[in-house]
Amino acid sequence: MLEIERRLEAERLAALENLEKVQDQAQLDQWKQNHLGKTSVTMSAFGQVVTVPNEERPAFGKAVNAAKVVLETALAGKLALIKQKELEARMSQGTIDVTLPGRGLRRGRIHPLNLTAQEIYRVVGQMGFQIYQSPEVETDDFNFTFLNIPPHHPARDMWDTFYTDKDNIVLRTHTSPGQIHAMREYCPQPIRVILPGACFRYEQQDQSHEIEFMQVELLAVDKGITFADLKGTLQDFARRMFGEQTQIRLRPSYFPFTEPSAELDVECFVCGGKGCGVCHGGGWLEWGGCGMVHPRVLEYGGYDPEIFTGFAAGMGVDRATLLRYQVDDIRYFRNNDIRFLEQF
Ligand code: FA5
Repeated sequence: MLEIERRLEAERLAALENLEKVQDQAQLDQWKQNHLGKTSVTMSAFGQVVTVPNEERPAFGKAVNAAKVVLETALAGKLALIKQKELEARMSQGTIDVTLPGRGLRRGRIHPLNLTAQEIYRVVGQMGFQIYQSPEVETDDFNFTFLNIPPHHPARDMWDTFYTDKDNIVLRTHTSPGQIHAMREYCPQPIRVILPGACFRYEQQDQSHEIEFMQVELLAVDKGITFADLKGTLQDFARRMFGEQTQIRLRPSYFPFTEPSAELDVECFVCGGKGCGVCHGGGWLEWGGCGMVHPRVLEYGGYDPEIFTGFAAGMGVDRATLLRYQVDDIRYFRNNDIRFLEQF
């Protein structure tokens, strides 16, 4: 054993013995100074590593470090003991003022996305739609195939998602798979449901695109439902949601699961359709997609498309929240920055 190791061992024993005698915080501070301060035997041993022959250095370094850890652990233990004793002493002397007011609890708030979702549920509830919960984790069949997007269909690219290790299990890219769940549950009865929830996309994030966002889907299936019902429902929905004067516009579009299909635009309520920064000068804001349920999708849901027709529409809750509160970046919603969230 090297001389220095002998000294370390002696110092360790002496330090622990001294620690036994420590009674209060001031004595503990002094003990720390003596045994773990810069000039203490243990700490100054670190500086002596260079003087030790090469082959003995690793063992020496280890021994010094171990000695330091032992002292630090003993110090922490003693500190806890002293604090506990102090607390007990204060409590037994009654020096805790129980009449002092307690620490205030911060009040939580409803997240802005949920505020919008709740407003949507209120509005569509008045219109006779029932909430139907469907899974956020789906099979490939529900997310794609049953929505008339068979394997290798190019439209799969538009709704690319996150795949799991489990064969065939994906995170849903839209709320549309819920259409199939609802149809299979209610068939052959008429349906009027709203399908809300989280969606996930393999997407480049920017001011208006997130990899996780919320959608709400409206689905109505019955005998004799027409495109006019779709348009009337969406017009009514937008007015109840954003104000009596709100105009909507349906632009022809393509979705494999609806035919015909349209994009749903809402007149910009920041500028009233005149054109502004929020609507990029166009006067209209895209809110979702819609159309008449494709006959093949009705069949996958169990309905006979010769007898039944239906409409569906899927709207972004995040986008609606951006618009309602005039927020300019969708990424704020999930950053969990309390300074942002406190404003709602
Ligand atoms: C769809 O998801 C279709 N399932 C909508 C639909 C339903 C069409 C029923 C026909 C019948 P789309 O990918 O365009 O379509 O998304 C619809 C809305 O979801 C968008 O208008 C937007 O408001 C929102 N959305 C889509 N992708 C994102 C994203 N990455 N981040 C935030 N919101 C998004």
